[in-house]
Amino acid sequence: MRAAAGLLAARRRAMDIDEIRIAGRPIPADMLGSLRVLAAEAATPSELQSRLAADGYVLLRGAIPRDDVLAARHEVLRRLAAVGEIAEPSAEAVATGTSRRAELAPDANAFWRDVCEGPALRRAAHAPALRALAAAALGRAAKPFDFVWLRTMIEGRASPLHFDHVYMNRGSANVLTAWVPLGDVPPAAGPIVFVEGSHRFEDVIARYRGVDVDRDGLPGSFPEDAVGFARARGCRLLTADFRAGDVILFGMFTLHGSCDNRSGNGRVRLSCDVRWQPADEAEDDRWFGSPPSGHQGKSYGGMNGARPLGETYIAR
Ligand SMILES: O=C(O)CCC(=O)C(=O)O
Repeated sequence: MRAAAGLLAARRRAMDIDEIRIAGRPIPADMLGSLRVLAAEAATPSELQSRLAADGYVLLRGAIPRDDVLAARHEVLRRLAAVGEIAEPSAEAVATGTSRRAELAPDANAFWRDVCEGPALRRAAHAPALRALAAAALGRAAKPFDFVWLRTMIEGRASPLHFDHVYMNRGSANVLTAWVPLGDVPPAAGPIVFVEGSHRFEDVIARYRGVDVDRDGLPGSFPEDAVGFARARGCRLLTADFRAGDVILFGMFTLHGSCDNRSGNGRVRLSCDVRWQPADEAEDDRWFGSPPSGHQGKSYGGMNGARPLGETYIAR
């Protein structure tokens, strides 16, 4: 763990000292930590479960085939390049700052569904290795939600802090999120970030337990500034230098968001969140089906990604 923390610190020193930010606010060095990695050979069901219980998350390196992840990345980038949002060569993932989506793909829901259900993305998101990992972590056969949350984060953008519970609590209580970077995502490119120990913040969790963003019409995201909140709780913000093939699993009550994408070269950060639950437990019907109905029946059209890259961002 110390070596990983050292690496993160060294990377920070080598670049702009305050490059790792959340909502524009630099994370002070003493508040930035590295996510603990579980070595592949140690990823037994009992170790996965005890790490989830102890840390609220478990990070595995190279858990799914890197080539499949990169194929998914290129598939998404090619679709965005075809509507003029990613410059050629699309593999560089550089946003053009313009879009022809309205003209070339006027049905926003259909377009985004097509991208999110692209064959290469499905292959990576529902990889047999990920199913096996989810089953081991859950201790029984696992199935994925049909809905896959694809994130296309342009520079300057981030996801605000939230618990996943409020978005997907109508079925099984044993849902796990797998966050899958679609490409290498160094800290400056805005990877996922966790509030250390937040799965044990019972007072905060009590405010969100049972809340359903669609039924209650409440914002799911956390109103407080991440750095200020972590400082007040005396904990750190944890992230990592992610590589394509890595997976981080976490529970519905682990507070997380993302660092700002500060790539510095116009590059978009790509990732997807894939949810897994015990195969024999009740489903939250918003996220299953063909197509899944999604928030307020908007299906894929309710996602930020359904709007042209760079349009106003709504926390979701
Ligand atoms: O990738 C992001 O920006 C946020 C991911 C997230 O919120 C999740 O995996 O639940």
